[in-house]
Amino acid sequence: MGTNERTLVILKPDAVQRGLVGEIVARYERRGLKIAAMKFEQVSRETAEHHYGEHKGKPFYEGLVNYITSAPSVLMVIEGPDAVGVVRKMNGATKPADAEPGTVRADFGLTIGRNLVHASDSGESATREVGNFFGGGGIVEYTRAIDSWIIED
Ligand code: 3AN
Repeated sequence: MGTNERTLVILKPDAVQRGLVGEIVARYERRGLKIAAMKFEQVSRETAEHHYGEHKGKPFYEGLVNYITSAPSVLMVIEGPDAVGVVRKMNGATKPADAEPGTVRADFGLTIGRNLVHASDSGESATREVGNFFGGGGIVEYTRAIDSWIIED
């Protein structure tokens, strides 16, 4: 099997407002990925600025921070073999118009500023982002009886 990884996923305010939380979470669950943490909250400006620090100074930065802090989001840690790359592929290209059919952004999105989801883009980003959102705890260690039917030892 691939390396077991954890990745930080955000179902952004547009996903919540549009009632797509269940639909999107169900996709990750059906794939066999495991939910390691999940919480519902309005992201603070401080946490958002930390999360999007690499984009500071870019023309879309203010809009991006305003969007993510505008209403509640679902924050998740998702775990599984090669979870970082697998979830990125399931989410699709940053710009929904370029996303492949069958991805979240292609199936539900139209514009980059309302692209529904975020997922860490590397193992290092995942470590930093999980720490930013779940530094205070909330990751649950547990086993699933079904795992041997999803992941070969
Ligand atoms: P991704 O979310 O696919 O990892 P990043 O990390 O390059 O994409 O960008 C973070 C977020 O910034 C994107 N989800 C998108 O909402 C926004 N963003 C990135 N590039 C642009 C752009 N050129 N114009 C507007 N928003 C952008």
